[in-house]
Amino acid sequence: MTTVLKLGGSVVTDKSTPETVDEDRLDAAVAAIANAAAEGRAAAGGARAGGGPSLVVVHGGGSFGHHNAEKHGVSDTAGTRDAGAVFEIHDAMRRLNDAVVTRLQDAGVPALPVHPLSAAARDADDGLSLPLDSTATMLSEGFVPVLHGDVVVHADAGATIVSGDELVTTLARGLDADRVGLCSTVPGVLDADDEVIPEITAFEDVAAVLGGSETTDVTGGMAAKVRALLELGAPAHVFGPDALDAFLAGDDAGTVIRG
Ligand code: IP8
Repeated sequence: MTTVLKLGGSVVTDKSTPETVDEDRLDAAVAAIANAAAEGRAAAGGARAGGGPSLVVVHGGGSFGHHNAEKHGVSDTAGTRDAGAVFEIHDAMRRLNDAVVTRLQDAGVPALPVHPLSAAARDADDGLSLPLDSTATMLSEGFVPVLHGDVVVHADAGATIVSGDELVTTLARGLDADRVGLCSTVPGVLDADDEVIPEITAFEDVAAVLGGSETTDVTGGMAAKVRALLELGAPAHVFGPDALDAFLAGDDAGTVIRG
């Protein structure tokens, strides 16, 4: 059983203050992961060589990385060949990753960092390649790989941003994950009355609420996310921090997206 869990930038950082970890939220998420590990459930450290449940964690940037990227005009499509700028963006994300990995280790979770800049590349058509030998071996040896949104080299563009969401879908496919969880500060995909939609099995069913593809940033972001998750072979759960325990216990949490 392989689970890919994304902790959104809003869960691990205080987005209102640059480069600030949200201690309370991060501690709560770490405690949920550590509890699941201790009980040998879907999460951390349950795996040992030869099988068992395993967990990959991905985190977003929140108040880390984004402002550095903006300062240098770097996005997922706009690149830079300024090595100093690439290092500055990566270094911010690496420091956040250090904080997440350290807290997980302090809670007894055998977490290890995986930095996309050192392994991933985009081709000239924007396709992402992320070799997963190291991550897969970490899992089979009982470790918990912790990846993060990052800056990655990009053919004909220098280097561009890869988001945590894109890493989640790439990891879920490449590792043949059984479950995917996206934990952010919203409790799920919301309908027009701000109620959580329990299950989505086809984009047409929610297009009116999510606004299709021609939308504002916020709903466009969720529309694109839902589309990508519907294409995965594994069920994906979109939920808030309060539902992390339930997700890690194997229960349905927030909105379940099954393509
Ligand atoms: O917060 C951003 O990752 P995201 C990574 O998942 C950056 O979009 C800005 C380097």
